[in-house]
Amino acid sequence: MKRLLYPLLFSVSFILTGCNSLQVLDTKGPVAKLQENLIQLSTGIMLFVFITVFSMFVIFTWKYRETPQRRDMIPPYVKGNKKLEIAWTVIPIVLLLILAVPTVQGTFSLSDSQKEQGEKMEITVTGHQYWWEFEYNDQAITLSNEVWIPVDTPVVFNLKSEDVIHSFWVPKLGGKKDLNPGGTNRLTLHASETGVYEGKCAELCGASHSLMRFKVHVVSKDSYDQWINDKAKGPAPDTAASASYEKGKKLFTSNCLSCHAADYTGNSDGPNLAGIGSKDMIASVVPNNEQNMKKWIKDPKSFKPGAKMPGFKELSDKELEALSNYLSHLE
Ligand code: HEC
Ligand SMILES: [Cu+2]
Repeated sequence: MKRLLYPLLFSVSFILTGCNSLQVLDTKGPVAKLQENLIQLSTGIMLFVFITVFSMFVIFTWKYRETPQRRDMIPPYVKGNKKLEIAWTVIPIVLLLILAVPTVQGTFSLSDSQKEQGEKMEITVTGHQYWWEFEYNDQAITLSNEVWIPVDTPVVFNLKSEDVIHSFWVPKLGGKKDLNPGGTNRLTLHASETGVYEGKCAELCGASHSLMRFKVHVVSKDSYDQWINDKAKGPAPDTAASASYEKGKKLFTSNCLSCHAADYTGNSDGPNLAGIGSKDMIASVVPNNEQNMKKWIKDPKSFKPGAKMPGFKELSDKELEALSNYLSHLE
């Protein structure tokens, strides 16, 4: 028995703690809180039914088991039992009502029907294999794989896709919603605590689906206004005009600019690289340092299978270094 028990306990605890950074039960906002309460209510009802039914199953199997004395016994014939029949009809109905009322209420309150009430901020999210694009609708700012929002403000995410179906999911802030090609879905999220929250694609969308991650930075309203002002001004003027930097800039213009913009307003086939110098991850999967950046430019698929960026194997080490140096100054 023990031989079975320990692996079982181990795998259960492993599953329960496996997604440390994506906890649906550690919510940080009213949308997610409402959903968490529903999860807990339905789990509670489920446990109640499970425990009741299985205890009765075990008790009756034991109580009416075959014994030597009872071997030839034929149990009396019982026809119907009103009390029992009413009980097992009424109890499930009551349980379903307890589950249905808050679920339907919650679903309607989370739908966008009350979007007219009050100011809401809007951000357009476009899913690409395998990265995220965020556009601030009234600011002309485009970001990739990271998004900034103010605390205590409902934010409407307009969800679109450039290629296949993706799904937008920030577990601590709320449930998921699909991004479909050819249509826009709306999802309102609301963060009540500052911090950095992890998000990911929740719809199998290709080889690097599981690497399609993003970060939501929730900041105070003041720092948010400051941040918007800084970004709206555009990238800071080049301060580090070393030879290597200039060389990198030239290489960037001739090799990369066709897919990548380097100021926040640009919008093209690849992620906007403004701000890449201050990101802690490259393509949201590997730590941002010179070593990894050179490797990424040379062979992006070694980090992200199926990535839609060509590798630049023909660039020399010096050229990769210059590019990496240039990118590290895009802050
Ligand atoms: C054909 C278009 C294309 C070209 C040309 C291209 N890239 Fe990319 N690049 C992409 C795409 C698409 C991605 C997103 C890959 C992913 O995350 O799945 C990307 C991602 C990146 C990232 C990670 C961005 C982030 O937000 O973390 C960097 C850095 C980058 N490219 C640098 C370069 C450099 C430097 C060059 C030129 C030497 C270049 N790219 C040329 C399409 C391109
Ligand atoms: Cu996806």
